[in-house]
Amino acid sequence: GVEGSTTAAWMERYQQMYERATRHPFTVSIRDGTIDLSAFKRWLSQDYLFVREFVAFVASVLLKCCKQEDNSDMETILGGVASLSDELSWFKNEAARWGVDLASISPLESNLEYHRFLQSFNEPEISYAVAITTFWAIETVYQDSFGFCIEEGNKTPPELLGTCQRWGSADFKLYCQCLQRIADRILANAPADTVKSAEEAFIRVLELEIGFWEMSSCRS
Ligand code: HMH
Repeated sequence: GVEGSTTAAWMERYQQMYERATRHPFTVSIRDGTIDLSAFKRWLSQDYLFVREFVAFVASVLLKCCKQEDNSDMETILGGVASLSDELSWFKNEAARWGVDLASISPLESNLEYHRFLQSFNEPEISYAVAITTFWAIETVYQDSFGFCIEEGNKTPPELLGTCQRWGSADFKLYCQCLQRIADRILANAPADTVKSAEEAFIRVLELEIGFWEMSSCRS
């Protein structure tokens, strides 16, 4: 259960911001079928570049996990690294299907800002507690956003259902819940200043995710 869960308390405390990240006009427009396909293609190509950076980030979380005395979370995080290999192939296939040339894409400013945040976790001083919380938050925003697009009553265009299933599936939800349990267990045993840093990282993820949807929606 989520009782006494630090992360669940934050989701409530920052509920408004969480909703801005997970019910953003961009993903809501997927769900109601009014999505502008050029915006979708921009998101697709930018997110491919994001995921390439995300591989290094998840590897840094794995490394911090392996340095813990209790590294029982290793398999879960390693599974996350492994699934990103499949995800990169998926992006390449999807891009080809939409006629998007990934080789000619450069990251836009909000994406670069997110890259810099992810890269900051390479510092060994950043604790495992903050890193695993950040990992959980990043995955959960996508799970919740795309899960909403396949919930009852959706008018999601059929050609976008594959994308929504990727992050909105029951399996991905279970994976996010597993990450949440790990984060809550680590946070329950972490010093107060570390918990504070993890909370700040959670808020930062929400800001960066909102910025990423904004970047994807913006015309031109
Ligand atoms: C911007 N956030 C962004 N892209 C993703 N692919 C995820 C989260 C989930 O992996």
